[in-house]
Amino acid sequence: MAATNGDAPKITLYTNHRCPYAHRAHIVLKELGLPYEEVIIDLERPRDPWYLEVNPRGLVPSIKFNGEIITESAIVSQFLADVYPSPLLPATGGVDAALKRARINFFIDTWNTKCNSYWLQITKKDTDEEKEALAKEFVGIVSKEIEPLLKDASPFFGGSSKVTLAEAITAPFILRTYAYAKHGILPQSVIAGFNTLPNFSKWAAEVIKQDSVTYIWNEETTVEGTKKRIAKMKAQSK
Ligand SMILES: N[C@@H](CCC(=O)N[C@@H](CS)C(=O)NCC(=O)O)C(=O)O
Repeated sequence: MAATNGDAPKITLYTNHRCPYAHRAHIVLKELGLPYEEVIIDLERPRDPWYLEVNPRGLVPSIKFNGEIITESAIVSQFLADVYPSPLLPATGGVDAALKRARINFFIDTWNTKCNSYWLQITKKDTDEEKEALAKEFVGIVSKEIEPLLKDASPFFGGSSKVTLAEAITAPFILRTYAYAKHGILPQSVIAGFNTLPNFSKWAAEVIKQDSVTYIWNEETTVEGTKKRIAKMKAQSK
């Protein structure tokens, strides 16, 4: 492939800056220092037929890499990290690299399967009591599942001084969790609870201030958009 022969790849990222999944691809591209062209997809209206040809599921993100389409944020991120070995992810080959990749993938899997759905579940609850109860459960799960995996973070996963794929995949959700608690979408008790987790809170504070994580982030528009989406979801469920 041309990219591995030293030629600059031609990358188009189909994205929307409010989407946490697309955010993953932005982080990876920035960490790898890869130039890319951006095409913003308006998610407020039905997808144009041309975009359904790019991604028949109609979702963002998608990338076009030297003419090849790749979809699904985790797959896009892993693909780019595999083409360009970097501190994000060691290249395959040998047990040490395989082990590091396995550890990173386990962290990502743990966040995705055990923790990531809580924020949405909490916002769907009607009463403060229900929200607080679920917030407590969320903090409990992060404490049980994630806190031990960050014991050697320094400041990033596995003792890495640079952002790894573990951060690139989870950062959009960590960032939103803190922002949503700050703006009343989630209970403040989530952050108070996180603050009792030394490994997680130290790690998260580093993650959410990285340039690669913040360069497309617009807290105001994301928070407003999320509030509208929650209101619409609640109205539809009545
Ligand atoms: N599993 C997908 C999820 C992507 C996703 O849900 N993207 C949302 C925006 S955050 C989307 O494109 N929604 C368009 C729609 O539902 O119409 C991924 O990881 O890429």
